[in-house]
Amino acid sequence: MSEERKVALVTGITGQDGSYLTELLLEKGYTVHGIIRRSSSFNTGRIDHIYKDRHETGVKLFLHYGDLCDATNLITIIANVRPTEIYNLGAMSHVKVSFDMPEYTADCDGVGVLRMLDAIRACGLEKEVKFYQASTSELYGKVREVPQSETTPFYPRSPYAVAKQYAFWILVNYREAYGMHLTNGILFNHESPRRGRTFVTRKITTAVARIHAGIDKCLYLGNIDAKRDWGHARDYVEGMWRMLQQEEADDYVLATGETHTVREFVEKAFAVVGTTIKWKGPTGTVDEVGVDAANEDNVLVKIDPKYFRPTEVELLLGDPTKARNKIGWESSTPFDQLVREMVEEDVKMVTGKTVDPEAHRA
Ligand code: NDP
Ligand code: GDR
Repeated sequence: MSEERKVALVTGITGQDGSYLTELLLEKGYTVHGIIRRSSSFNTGRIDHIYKDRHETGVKLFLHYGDLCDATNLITIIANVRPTEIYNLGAMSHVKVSFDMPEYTADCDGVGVLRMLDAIRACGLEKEVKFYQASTSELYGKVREVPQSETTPFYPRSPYAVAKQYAFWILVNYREAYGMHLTNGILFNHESPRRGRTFVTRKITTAVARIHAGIDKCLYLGNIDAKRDWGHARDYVEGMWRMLQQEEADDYVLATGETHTVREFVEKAFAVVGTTIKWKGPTGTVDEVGVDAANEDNVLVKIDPKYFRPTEVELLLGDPTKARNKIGWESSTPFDQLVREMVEEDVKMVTGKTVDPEAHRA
């Protein structure tokens, strides 16, 4: 019976990945159920375009109020929906914020995963459900090996990464103990025009669009020498789905196999609107600034130490060989194209040509 039904339950459906994954699953003929949090303001901007259609076209998308910190609620939803696949994307996903809210982060990102797994067992679905866990390259933390693969040891460097490490291992343990189909996707950073504005890529592309439009003057950043392996979220949700189509559950890295500094992202993003950044002052210090090469009095980038992290992940570079060989997945969006798409979409939003998905919607 489970082979015939295609019913997905997605936590974190209102986030960047949740919205792309929902589009993909609906295209593939799934009925999609999503868990959303009650909020005093609208938080469904990234999926409104799909949900609105539902009333006219009968799109098979259903939303349920819930929270990864509420076990009874998770059991009730899973018992009612009886999903065949679960994608656990919900999390307090901001690394810097996890230093301010370590206990909540542990509860949501660590224990929350245990709640999901035990809810599946409480509903007697442990032999029927395939489960995807949003694991992360942050697990690698302090550089011990480059590039990082499924066999690289973990050394988490934030409360977020420590919570995600608990989640990673409880999944492995339940897979071995109960024979459940549980998969960790160890995903390196992936971005898009739907990325939250407090993550560095979208913060940069929003600022570039606003500075270009004359609304803002300067972009304030933290560690611009950090290196990340950045891909496109649309490519990565395809990888999540592919992982759950495998007969045997396993853990996979998804990455591009390329790394770039935040500094390079800034340069490329300004170049999209025709501005060349020149760096001045002592490199890698709070006194370094990025100026407009055509008018060096015009300071466009400054360093604000408030964005530094107590412990930083300096270098991420993934090795996606296993995913390529076993599930036929490859990142298909080159770095320059990702930066260009994000800047161009932000320019359209700033100039009112498109609607900001994070804005209030009735
Ligand atoms: P987002 O921050 O965009 O989305 C997070 C989602 O989780 C939102 O829907 C949010 O709801 C929801 N959420 C937060 N807290 C809870 C809670 N207590 N109960 C239920 N839902 C909750 O993240 P992304 O889409 O970028 O990432 C998806 C997942 O993948 C996350 O788990 C993240 O940690 C992980 N990840 C992301 C990577 C990336 O580069 N994007 C890389 C590797 C892993 P609301 O909208 O109400 O805030
Ligand atoms: P990250 O993403 O921590 O890798 O986690 P983020 O975009 O927040 O930071 C990337 C790097 O940029 C540096 N940085 C800044 N970061 C932010 N947010 N704001 C700034 O002003 C700034 N200046 C410099 C950071 O120090 C860091 O080195 C993301 C999240 O999506 C996680 O949920 C996910 O698990 C990992 O990616 C893989």
